[in-house]
Amino acid sequence: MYNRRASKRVLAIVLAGGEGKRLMPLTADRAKPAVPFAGNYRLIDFALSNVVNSGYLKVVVLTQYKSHSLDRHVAQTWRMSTLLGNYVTNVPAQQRIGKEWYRGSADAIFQSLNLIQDEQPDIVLVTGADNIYRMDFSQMVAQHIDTGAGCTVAAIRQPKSMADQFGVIDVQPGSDTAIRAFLEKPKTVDGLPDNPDEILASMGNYVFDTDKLIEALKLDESREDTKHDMGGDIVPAFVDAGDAHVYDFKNNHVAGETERDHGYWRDVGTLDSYYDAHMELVSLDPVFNLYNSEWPIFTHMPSLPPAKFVTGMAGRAAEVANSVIGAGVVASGAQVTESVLGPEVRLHSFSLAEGSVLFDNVVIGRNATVHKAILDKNVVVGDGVMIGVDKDADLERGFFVTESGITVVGKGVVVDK
Ligand code: ADQ
Repeated sequence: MYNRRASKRVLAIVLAGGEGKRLMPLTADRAKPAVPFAGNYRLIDFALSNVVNSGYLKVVVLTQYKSHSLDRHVAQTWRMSTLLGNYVTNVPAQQRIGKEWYRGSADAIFQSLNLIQDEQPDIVLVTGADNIYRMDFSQMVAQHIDTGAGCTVAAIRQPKSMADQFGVIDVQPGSDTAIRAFLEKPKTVDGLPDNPDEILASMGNYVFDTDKLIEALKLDESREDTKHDMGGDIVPAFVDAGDAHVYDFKNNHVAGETERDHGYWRDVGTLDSYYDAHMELVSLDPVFNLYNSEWPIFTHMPSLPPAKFVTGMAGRAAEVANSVIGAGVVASGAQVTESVLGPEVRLHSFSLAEGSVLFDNVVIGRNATVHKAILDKNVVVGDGVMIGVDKDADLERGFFVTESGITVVGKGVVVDK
């Protein structure tokens, strides 16, 4: 039988130009999608792995803000054979059309229309690049084709208290999927009829009919009253035209998932939510299963030796519990609990890392303590230094301390007593 789903050509566009102001200082000199996650990965690896595992192998990554480390990571990780016409390609803002850089996520796609026109897809899948989740986009595309919508928006329930961080979706009464209203980051909003404490939030992933997307982008460019934003302007335009449907993420199933990690999705746009997602990983029974090899999260792995734990000074054994440890780590007579250690971290005798996230090459000196902290790449903590123990002292030293009391130290800082 003719399979109208399989015959569709799909181009994936990954929006990776976000500045990530709320993740400062981790985004001081890298784009948000390039922020490391879980030791080995960068945030963008989750979106790109989902796209590729869904079977979509023509992928455009739109970058802009401080994109050097992002471009390098994407080029190193996502080199694909071009034999079958497949690619993952980085497209930095290049002022193709006028003198402006990307003025918003919709303008980023508008300025890259030549790529869509070259590929001539039937369908364009647009995803963000800064969420932690597994998702089979082919199931969302299948629903998009079945409903005949011009635009389909992926959605998940979130607490109503977070409504001002999301696009909030109101579904037409009597319909399972038709969207009646879409409010981008509203200050006030009603909860869902069956649970007033929850809202239906856009995940920032969209499926479009190509012709309709191009038409909407062109119309948006011609308007004055627009921020050229996918969530703020393009999706609402489809909703106003009665042409937008919702795809409920709870209907999505990926290979190898368990009942427990089904439906896991985290927005890690703030330092606190970023930290919490790491602590979820090191908990005894994590919801998100990094070890699902049927739906792998791909990344760039440098050639490094395995992690090593050795006895340090005065016969002190290294002790590591409930932690995720990257390659090339050496812990000598140190104690590590509930922490995530990136590649090549070094811990010396009698040092302690607890409830912390250490990026690549961090060095923790003898007798030093790091507690509830995020240390960016190449931070050096001198012998006997305490970080995260006295939050006022941390602030005095110029570190960031978040609302919930997480200390964050920027890239390359050397902390001496
Ligand atoms: P936000 O994530 O706050 O909300 P935005 O900052 O536009 O929206 O980021 C969306 C994606 O676009 C990110 O991956 C970002 O890196 C990228 N991006 C932003 N500006 C860009 C530009 N100029 N060029 C290229 N890429 C750019 C969005 C939606 C909400 C939804 C949340 C879910 O707008 O409706 O609820 O995602 O997290």
